[in-house]
Amino acid sequence: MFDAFTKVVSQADASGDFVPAGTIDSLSQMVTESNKRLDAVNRISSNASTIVANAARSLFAEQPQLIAPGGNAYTSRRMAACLRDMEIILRYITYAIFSGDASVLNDRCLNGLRETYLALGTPGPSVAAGVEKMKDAAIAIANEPNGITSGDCSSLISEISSYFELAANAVA
Ligand code: PEB
Repeated sequence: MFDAFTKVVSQADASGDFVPAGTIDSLSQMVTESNKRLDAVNRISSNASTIVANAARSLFAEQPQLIAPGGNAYTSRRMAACLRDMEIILRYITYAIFSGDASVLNDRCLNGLRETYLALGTPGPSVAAGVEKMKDAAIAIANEPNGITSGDCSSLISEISSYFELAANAVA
């Protein structure tokens, strides 16, 4: 499990190099802007249950076969498993945002997840659609201008978006 800093150290060590100056500059920029990152993580984490519940509601409205008898989220046991899965994925995405690196998300959540869903008979594309909905909600919450110092968050938001895309593509 890496973060943006240990990833750089690992890459430099693999080739026996010192950390390059350009890399130091970009990490320095990341530190300078770290309040934005922590605010985004805080906002997404503290709204996680709303993000999950709304995304699931919207997913089931679009794909009602999931909750119809015989569907993959039919019975409260499967519904609970589905909401839990969405929460797990969102939680690992917040770890990736926090550490500025996708390795924790890849290694501890996405690795083998497609195969797990195949084995369970759970439709991966439906999980991916749920992740896309969480992405839209999470970005709207992170970008909400009220109650926060205004600034340019575009590169952070596109980084956040990339972790959701990574998760959606891993199961689609
Ligand atoms: C992944 N999900 C399920 C299982 C596992 C995971 C390992 C089987 C064991 C169990 O039921 O608990 N677990 C989950 C995860 C990690 C992990 C992400 C990462 C670390 O350890 N059903 C739907 C939707 C979708 C869904 C499309 C969006 O209709 C999910 C939610 N996952 C779902 C369902 C089950 C499941 C299990 C319904 C239960 C399947 C079943 O028993 O039939």
